[in-house]
Amino acid sequence: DLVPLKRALISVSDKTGLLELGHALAARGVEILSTGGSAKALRDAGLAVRDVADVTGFPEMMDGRVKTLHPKVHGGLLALRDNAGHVAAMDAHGIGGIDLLVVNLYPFEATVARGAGYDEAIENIDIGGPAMIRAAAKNHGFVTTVVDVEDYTALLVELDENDGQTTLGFRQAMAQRAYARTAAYDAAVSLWMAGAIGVANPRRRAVAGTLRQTMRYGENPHQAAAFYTDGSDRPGVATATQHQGKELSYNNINDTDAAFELISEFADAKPTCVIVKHANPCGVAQADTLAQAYGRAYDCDRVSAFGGIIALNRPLDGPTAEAISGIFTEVVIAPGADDGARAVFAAKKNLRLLTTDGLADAGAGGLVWKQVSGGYLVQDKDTGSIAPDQLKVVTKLAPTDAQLADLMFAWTVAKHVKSNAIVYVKDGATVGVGAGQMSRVDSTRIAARKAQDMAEAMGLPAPPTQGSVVASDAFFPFADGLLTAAGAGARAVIQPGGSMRDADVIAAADDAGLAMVFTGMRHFRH
Ligand code: 93A
Repeated sequence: DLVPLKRALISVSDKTGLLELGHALAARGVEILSTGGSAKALRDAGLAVRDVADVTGFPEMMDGRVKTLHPKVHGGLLALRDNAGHVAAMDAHGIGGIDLLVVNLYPFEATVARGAGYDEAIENIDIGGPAMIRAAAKNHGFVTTVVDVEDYTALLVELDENDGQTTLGFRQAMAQRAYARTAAYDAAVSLWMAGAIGVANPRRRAVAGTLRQTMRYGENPHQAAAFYTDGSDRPGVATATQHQGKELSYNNINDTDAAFELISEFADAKPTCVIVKHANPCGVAQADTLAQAYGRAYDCDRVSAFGGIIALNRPLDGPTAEAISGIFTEVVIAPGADDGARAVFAAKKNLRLLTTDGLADAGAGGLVWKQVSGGYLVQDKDTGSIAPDQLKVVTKLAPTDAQLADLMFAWTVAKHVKSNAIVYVKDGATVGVGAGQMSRVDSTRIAARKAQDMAEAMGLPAPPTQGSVVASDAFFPFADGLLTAAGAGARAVIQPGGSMRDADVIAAADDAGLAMVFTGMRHFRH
C-alpha cells in the first residue's frame, strides 16, 4: 500500500510554508501543478511549476470561480490506478494522475469573522477547493490530501521515512482530516447564512467549529479534550484576551463561560460580581464599588468561593484585585483591567486574568446543544426575561419596592443555577444558593443551611436569610419548599407558578405572611 509521489497539485490561499514545501517536493523530484496565485509564488521563488490552466487547456475564468473544476484535474484525482477501465480512460483523455493534493480553502471563516459584507462573504465560499479535497480524500487508496499548513512537516517526514512514498495509514489519516475540514467549512457557511438571512429555527442550522486549543485533559485527567470556536466575535471566554496564568483547562472554560453568561445579565447594573464553582454561582452581589461587590459575593459562601471563577461587570480595578488576592482564585474575567489591577495580579502568577471587549448581549439568541447517546439535542438559548411590571402578585401581601428589586435579582441569578435552583437574596446579594438537587425542597434546605453556616462562621447574630427574598426556577409543586424558605426567614417569593396545587401554595404563603409573585416563565437549566 505504498504509493510513490510523482505529481502534486498545490492550490492554497494561505501561502504560509508554501515555498518551503515547494522546495522540499521539488528536491524529491515531484512535479508541481498549481493555480494562479500559488503558481506565481512558487515560480517567483525559482521553482519549476506547471499551471493548471496549461493542463486543462482552459484559462482561469469568472474571477477565478472556475479554475480547477475540470475532468483533467478531477480525473487525475479520482482515477483508480489499479482499475483497467480507469487507466484506459486516463490514456484516452490525456489525464495524468495526481498523487498529492495540497489545498487550503478561501478564508471564509476569517472573512465573516472580520465582519465582511454579504457579497464579499459569498465570493469567499470556495467551490473548487472542497471539490478537489473531497475527490482526493475519497481516492486515498492512491492520493494524499493535505488541507492544513500544520501537516506539511508530517508529509515530508512521511516521504523521508518511506523513500518518497506514502503509506495507506498516512493517506487515511489525512483523508479523515480533509473531510473534517470540508464539513466544518460548509457548516460555517450555513451558520453564517442563517445569521445573515435570519434563520432562527434550530432544525435548520448546522454545527461548525474551528479547533482553538487542545487540552492536557478534559473534565477528568483520563479524558482527552479540545476547545473549538464557532467564529463568533461575541464577548466571552472564546474571544477573551488572557493576560497571565496557565492555559485554561476544560473545567476553567466551562466555569468561566457560566460566570460570564451570568454577569452579562448585569450589563447596565451597578457594580456586580459573580463567583462560580462547578458551573454554579456560589455568590453574586451588587454594591457601590466593585471591591465591595466582590466582598459581598464572597460572604455568600466563603467555603465554595475558594478556587472559584470570578466575573465582573466593570473593568477590574486595583482595590478589587487586592480583595480577590486574599484567597486562591482560578480565573478572573472582566471587561478590562486597569494598570493598578494588573500590578496587583502580577504577583499572582497562577491566577488567569481574562479581559473581554465588553459584556455579551444577554438577550441575543443562539443555540445550545447537548450530546446524548446517538445524537444531539439542539435548542434555542434561554434568553427569556421578564420585566417587573409583568409579575403577577398572587398573595394578599405585595412585595415592597426593595423586595421587588431583590426578587428580580434573585430570579436572574436562579436562571443561571442548575435545577432545582433556589436562590435567597438580601439587599442585592445572594445569601444562599441551592443548586442541582433532585427535589426542590432539598435545594431550599441546602441554600438555607449554607446561610446558617456562614452566619456561624462570621459570628452573625442571625442567618442572612432572615428578612430575605427567595427565587425558585420552577414552580413549587407542594407547599413544603415554600414553607422551608419561610422558616429560613424569607419574606417574599418569586416563582413561575403553574402548579396543579398553586392554590395550596398561595394559601400557605398567605398564612405565613409572605408576598409572592408569579413570572409565568420557567428557567430550568441542566
Ligand atoms: O473559486 S473557486 O471555488 N474555483 C475553483 O475552481 C478553484 N480551484 C481552487 N476556488 C478554487 N480554488 C481555490 O483557490 C483553492 O481552494 C485555494 O484556496 C485558492 C488558491 O488560489 P491561488 O492559487 O490562485 O491563490
